[in-house]
Amino acid sequence: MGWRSLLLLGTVSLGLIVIEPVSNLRAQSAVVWSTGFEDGSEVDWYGPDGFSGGEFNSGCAGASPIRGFGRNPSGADPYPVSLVLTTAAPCGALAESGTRMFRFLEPRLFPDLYYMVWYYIPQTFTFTDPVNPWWILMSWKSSSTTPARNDPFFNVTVGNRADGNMFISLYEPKPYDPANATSHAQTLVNVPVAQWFYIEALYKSRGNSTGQVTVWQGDEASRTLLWDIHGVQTRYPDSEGGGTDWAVTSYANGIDPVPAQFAIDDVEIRTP
Ligand SMILES: [Ca+2]
Repeated sequence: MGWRSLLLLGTVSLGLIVIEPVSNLRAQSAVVWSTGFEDGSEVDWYGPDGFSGGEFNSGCAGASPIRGFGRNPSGADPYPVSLVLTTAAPCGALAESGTRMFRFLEPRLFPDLYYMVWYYIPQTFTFTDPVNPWWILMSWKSSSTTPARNDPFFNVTVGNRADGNMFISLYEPKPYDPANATSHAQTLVNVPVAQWFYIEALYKSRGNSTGQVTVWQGDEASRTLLWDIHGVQTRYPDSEGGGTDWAVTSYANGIDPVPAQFAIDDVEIRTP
């Protein structure tokens, strides 16, 4: 069954969504939140109170559970479910579109967390903005209360190498010091096409220059450390009411072909 057919199945399955509060909070030093979408919904993202995360879209973008296409590592479930993220950019007069699956709760409860997401990108995409092409797959943002701000601190982005293959970079906008924004590239691994792979990060949320961001890319057979960055500010300071939010995203300012679609599954947040 082709990707488009599976997507249609996923759209149909939306009628089967069961809305019920689900708490995936567990003990420390363990998985504190996770979802495999096996209930056919996004309800885990909003739980336990309905406001601890969720889907946020701009432009031409959105996310939908899809039945019959999942990572299904055990092979035991004949009808696995994943989540398809869809983005078209530009979108009319808008250069950018994005869909974002946020978790607000755990990044506020625990300063040090591992974040892991399995991705399935079915084809090679190219990034078409002539000035500043970008496509963000994962993001840590920080909001503050005094003053009121909400800005990205680290983004896992995708670019094209000279031969057209996709690879991930880590972009650090430094909203507190934008003149020194930094892009961390790597030549170790490409983004695999039509194959499940994961991005995992250890993010130590700090309002001063004592934070840490360590990122791996891997799959069932391999694991590669891409960056191990210490001594960095990873959110706005306590004195300004700073906190960290985390999101899995498909946020682009020019991507081809459109609609750009990929699946995620087995998303996990855990304490060190
Ligand atoms: Ca699943």
